[in-house]
Amino acid sequence: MRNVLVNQVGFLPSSDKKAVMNFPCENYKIVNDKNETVYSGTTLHFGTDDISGEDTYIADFSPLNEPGKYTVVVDDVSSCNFFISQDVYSKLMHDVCKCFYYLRCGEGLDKEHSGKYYHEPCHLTKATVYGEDTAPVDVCGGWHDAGDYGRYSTAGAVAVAHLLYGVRLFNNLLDVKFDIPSVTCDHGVLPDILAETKVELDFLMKMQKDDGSVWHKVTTFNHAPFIMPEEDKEELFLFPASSLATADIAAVFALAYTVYKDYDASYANILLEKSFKAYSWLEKNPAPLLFSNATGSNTGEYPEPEDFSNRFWAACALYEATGEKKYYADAVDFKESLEDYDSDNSDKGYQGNVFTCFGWGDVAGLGSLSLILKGDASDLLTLAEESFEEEADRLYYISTANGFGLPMAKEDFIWGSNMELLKYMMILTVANKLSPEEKYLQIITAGLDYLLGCNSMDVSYVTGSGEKAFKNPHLRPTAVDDIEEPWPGLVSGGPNTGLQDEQAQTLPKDTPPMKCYIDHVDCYSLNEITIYWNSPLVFTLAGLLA
Ligand code: G3I
Ligand code: 9MR
Ligand code: ZN
Repeated sequence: MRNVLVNQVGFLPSSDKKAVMNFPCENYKIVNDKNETVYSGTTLHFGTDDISGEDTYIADFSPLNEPGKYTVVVDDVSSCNFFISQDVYSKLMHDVCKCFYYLRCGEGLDKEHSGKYYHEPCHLTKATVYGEDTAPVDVCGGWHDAGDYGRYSTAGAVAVAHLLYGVRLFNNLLDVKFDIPSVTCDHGVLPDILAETKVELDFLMKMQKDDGSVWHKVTTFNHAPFIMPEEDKEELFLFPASSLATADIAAVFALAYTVYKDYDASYANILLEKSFKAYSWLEKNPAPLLFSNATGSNTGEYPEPEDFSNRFWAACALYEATGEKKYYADAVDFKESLEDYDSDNSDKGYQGNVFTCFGWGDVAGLGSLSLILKGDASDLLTLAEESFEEEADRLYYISTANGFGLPMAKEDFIWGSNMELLKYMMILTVANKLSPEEKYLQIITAGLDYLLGCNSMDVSYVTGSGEKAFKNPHLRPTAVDDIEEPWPGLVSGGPNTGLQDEQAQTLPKDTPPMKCYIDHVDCYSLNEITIYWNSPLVFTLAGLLA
């Protein structure tokens, strides 16, 4: 198939602009919506790379900065339409934020704000504490994790953290309005983004046990069939506490304290108290308390092989929130444990510098962000800053090896590859904030181009954004609600060479990484959505628009 691949949403006037062709070609032109040629040029032959398997040619039309609607035309092939404008990403930002609202569980949605995507209150029953003979617990609320109806503490904490670090670093996020019910605070109403993160924070508070530890997750015993959330009436279970969840909650509550203290002092103080309580439990329980699924149970596991990165994040976040030296000293200890673990384990689940990791499991990068926000000269601050710089340079090097300018190696095309990319875009965003460089911005732009259509699938991986946006997420409500279009603003997990579901296995075994994708509702390993695949896009867009 001959394609002219382009970001189907478009570009900021000042940013780099390119299209990628997967067929030999010499000239290209940019045509506006009156069919006038407004720009033309010659292509650059890049060659073949091992992530797309394609022999690519590039059209660079960066100088075109006149706002408008355009297509790229190469010989007899045209690209999708795209726009150039200063507010080209406004709808995208709105939509990506709004999805958190649609994912609300419990009494969450109202018809005025969710319209045709409304669902009845769900998962209201108290949850049984698995394996214990104690009274059921009310853990109502929060966000559904993903295409399933589970609610998982570590995943929730990380998604909230992406959003709140976004707020701390780029306060333009406080101005994003996405039409959700308003929540009052000390000085009026909370900015939408903080009203939305409060929903998940309130839920995470309920996940904390009296002793300070935090249940790893609340789910039914097995994933629900494809039904609306309110029809999922199976018994809810709280599965055992983990030090992973406890540390992540200590961290995210300390972070949230630093944000909410300016809006709602008493709420912020509750968050800080609960963070202390979780941290005290961690101090009394220094041995890792990891997590694996109960025998026979099949819902998300979110397993992690160590808890050093989580404890490091907690110590850094509490140090930033309180200034107390004891947390700094703890962070130094966890940093050393993490370095030892990192050097002893070549098969760890990430590439690159561990102190820049922003995933649902490896969270030391979030600790680094707290150190950067604290800003006090220290060895750990130097480590944080140098780590982002070193990692950004590694990503730059990788981005030169493919025609798409992507910071992605073939090992990155795992389950949720779009999050691997988005985590890299977050790192580059941080590096660009620390010391602005044109090349960092170029890779962030290339990443966004890829997500929005400049990829070998010629698909936009965000619903509702782009002419060929994916339409069939593995998402229970969308699959059964009889509404043609899915909620706009959902980020797909994206191509995954692991092909870990039956439908994905219909792809030929030698499919290149970038093409290991099908827009099919059954493909949970290629086409699911989750809160923590949307949240890094919010962070990255906030950085880009700052
Ligand atoms: O860590 C290894 C790495 O060493 C190896 O090189 C690489 C390639 O095989 O795999 C890495 O492990 C991957 C792991 O995520 C860590 O990134 C696994 O292959 C991959 O299967 C695993 O995928 C996770 C998936 O659950 C299955 O456990 C996704 O990251 C995670 O986002 C996803 O989360 C699910 C929840 O369980 C349930 N709710 C929906 C959600 C999204 O699909
Ligand atoms: O729908 C589930 C999805 O949300 C999860 O990410 C995935 C892995 O935990 O599991 C999906 O559920 C599938 C189950 O694991 C196996 N039978 C088919 C289910 C999807 O219809
Ligand atoms: Zn629910």
